[in-house]
Amino acid sequence: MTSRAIGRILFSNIQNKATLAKLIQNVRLYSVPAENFEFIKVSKTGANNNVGIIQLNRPKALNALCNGLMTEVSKALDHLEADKSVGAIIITGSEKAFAAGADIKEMKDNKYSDCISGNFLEHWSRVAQTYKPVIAAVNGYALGGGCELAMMCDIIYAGDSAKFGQPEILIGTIPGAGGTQRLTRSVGKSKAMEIVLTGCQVPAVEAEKMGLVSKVFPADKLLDETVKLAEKIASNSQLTNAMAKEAVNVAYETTLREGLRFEKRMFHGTFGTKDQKEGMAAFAEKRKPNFTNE
Ligand code: DAK
Repeated sequence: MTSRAIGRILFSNIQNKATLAKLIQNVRLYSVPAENFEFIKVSKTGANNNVGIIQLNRPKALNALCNGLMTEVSKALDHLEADKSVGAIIITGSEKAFAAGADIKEMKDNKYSDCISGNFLEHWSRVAQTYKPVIAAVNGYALGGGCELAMMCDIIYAGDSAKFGQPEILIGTIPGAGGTQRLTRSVGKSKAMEIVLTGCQVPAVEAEKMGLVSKVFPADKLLDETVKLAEKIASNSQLTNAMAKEAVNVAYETTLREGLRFEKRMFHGTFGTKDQKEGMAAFAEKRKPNFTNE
């Protein structure tokens, strides 16, 4: 139901309590997170309003990922995951920067003891724990924690202006949120070593060749193309998406033998869902499936 349709019912049926209750439920379903975020913008888009977008919005610092910004990203993910209408989530930045890394000025005076005892930056892992599919749409700089944030997402689409890199070595530290681990699994040892040990910036087209990025588009087309991808994914059963995502992620964390076993059990598990029955019945009846996420 669109917000316009909700408005129409509101004016014609306001005296009907049952309709009003349903209405309030629907409004909650379609509303974007109520909080006033300082460092991000959150919205929903797509023909069915089922794609959530988190836009990093700290332009003066090239979207440097300060503590406040990452806390807001975690909260936005909580909202978008709780919103049953959202089937896929996009994280994006600006044309100049996806994100130029964690906030160097914020962390520069930290002591080792602060890092260890305070579980320094641990909440960053929220992004990788999202069960709904998350797509990074990267234009401009994706450096350090910015590159790591993109790699925490399930798919990376890039604009032709994007530049990826792990420049931590140039400021006397090393990557701390996946830049030595996810990057190596993604592009292999030699390329990861070169990127981590030189701090170089890798242009989008090269990043695509390495397998870090799945597709590159002209910068001004990036978001539209990413929304199209997100809508396609969001049209699947959310349950099956979550199972497929979990199975692919297990490939990063286990042996082939264990991974194949896990995949087979997940596959069997899909037969316990209504959406598998609906998907296969729709195929046999030559119609489009109507998934209900059950
Ligand atoms: N932090 C803070 N401010 C930053 C920043 C950053 N990472 N990057 C840019 N800025 C700020 C600049 O200070 C400048 O602010 P003002 O001086 O105007 O106040 C403004 O953004 C514009 O930047 P520039 O003047 O430098 O702009 P340019 O176009 O000349 O250069 C640049 C763009 C992206 C090449 C350059 O800004 C740059 O090299 N930035 C730093 C890139 C970098 O070293 N990134 C890695 C940071 S370390 C962890 C989680 C995460 C991390 C670690 C652990 N755990 C979960 C444990 C991540 C660590 C990192 O990312």
